[in-house]
Amino acid sequence: MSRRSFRNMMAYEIYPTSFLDSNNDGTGDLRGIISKLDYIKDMGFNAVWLNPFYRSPFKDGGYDVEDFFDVDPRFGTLQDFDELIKEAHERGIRIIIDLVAGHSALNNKDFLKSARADKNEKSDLFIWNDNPWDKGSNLLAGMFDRHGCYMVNFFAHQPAFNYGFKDIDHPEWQMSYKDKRTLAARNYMLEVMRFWLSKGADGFRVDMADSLVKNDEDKSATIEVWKWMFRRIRKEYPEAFFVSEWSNPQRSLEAGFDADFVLDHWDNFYHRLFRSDENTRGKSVINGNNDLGFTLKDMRERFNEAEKQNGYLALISGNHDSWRIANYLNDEQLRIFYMMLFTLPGIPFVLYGDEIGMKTVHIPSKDGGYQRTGTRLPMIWNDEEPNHGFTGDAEPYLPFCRENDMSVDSCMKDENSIYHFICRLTELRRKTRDLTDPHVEITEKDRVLYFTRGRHVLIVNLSRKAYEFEGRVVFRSREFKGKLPPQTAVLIKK
Ligand SMILES: [Ca+2]
Repeated sequence: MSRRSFRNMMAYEIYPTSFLDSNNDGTGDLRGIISKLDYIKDMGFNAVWLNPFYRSPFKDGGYDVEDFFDVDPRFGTLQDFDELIKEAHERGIRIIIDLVAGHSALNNKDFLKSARADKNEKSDLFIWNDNPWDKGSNLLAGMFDRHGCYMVNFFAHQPAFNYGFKDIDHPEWQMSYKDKRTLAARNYMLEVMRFWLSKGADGFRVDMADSLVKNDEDKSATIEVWKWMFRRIRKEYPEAFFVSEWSNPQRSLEAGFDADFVLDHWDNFYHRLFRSDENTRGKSVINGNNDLGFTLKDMRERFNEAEKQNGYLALISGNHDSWRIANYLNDEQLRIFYMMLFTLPGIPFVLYGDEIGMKTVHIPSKDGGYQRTGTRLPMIWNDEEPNHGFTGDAEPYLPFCRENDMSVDSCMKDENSIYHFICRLTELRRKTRDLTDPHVEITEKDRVLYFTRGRHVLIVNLSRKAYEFEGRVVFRSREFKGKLPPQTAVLIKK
């Protein structure tokens, strides 16, 4: 099965507006990304996930798509995308792009056609009720001539594609997901996939993958829809990679995804172990919370599920929707975190800027980012140039994060930086077969965690005492002699 080839993937997420501006208009673009492919490759990554670069009004950072088949002019052209693919592939880097499968933007031409008063071939492509006066949950009216309300997925400007309903409470306008008319949405999305895969894209990160069919509490209908689409697209593009924004590997992998993100959700190990704080579930385990039971159980379940279904968990340093990991962890903790990210099974994803310890800051919203805006700040390439090498003398798209004084340049010069730590970890993972094996044994005693990976064992000491261990040290989160100090991780070989 081709899925095996994904076990060596290590991915880097880029928010295109904020990586590098190649034409001095203050906004990052595809040519900027092309010019930094060597930087990404030299860190050891062999895949890039790009947030949306489709033509968009940018009322939700590009997750509101005007044209699924074009590049937004702010990022460049389709020719730039072709060149990005060519240059990435020459360096052994896969390009994974975002698939916004659930909705479009209000100015998408097919939505506008479905919004017309006359019945036409796009009428059933989006969800509409039959009465503009009958507004309900997620139903909006008053903007278009069609006699009805359109349903939105999230924001008012994100009309939902009509993949149908599972439980029907309004038979006069809700279609079953088995209704032939709902195939139009599936076929539309298949066309989007074919368009980009035929241009050389290597796969998709699917936005809100679990929310296609409405009133589908157990997600069985959404799973059926994905299976239907995968049966077709996998026949044509068997090597394509699909990772879901679902955060439920049991369902996502059953639906046919290759990998499923572990997101920063309150009810999973990732949150409890690293990101929980007084605003959510109290302090995180790494910061002293003693409730390890839930964390370890959830961890075992998710890794077991991935192994059982021959798929992967996609583990993240962060993403464009979450606060940055450096907001939660100090330097020592970050090193423990990255050791786990790169030695546990699955596919590690690192968000641009995390390698230099960028933090999320409170700033006013832009382009529908709201509180996420402060995560999406421009990359800090150096300290010599006025705009840190991100753009020339143009006003940068967003301000720079100046929570610390790190830049890519300064981190590259400092052998002890997180940047070099991550580079060493990608190298370790590349040359250590055990670390890409799907199996992990997880045990714990007195806040010392053991992750057995074949002949290798990752030991994480979260207790307050130094811990005696045996085995040859392969990698460690910091220098020590003898026992493993508190707040330290070590990878040993038995
Ligand atoms: Ca630009």
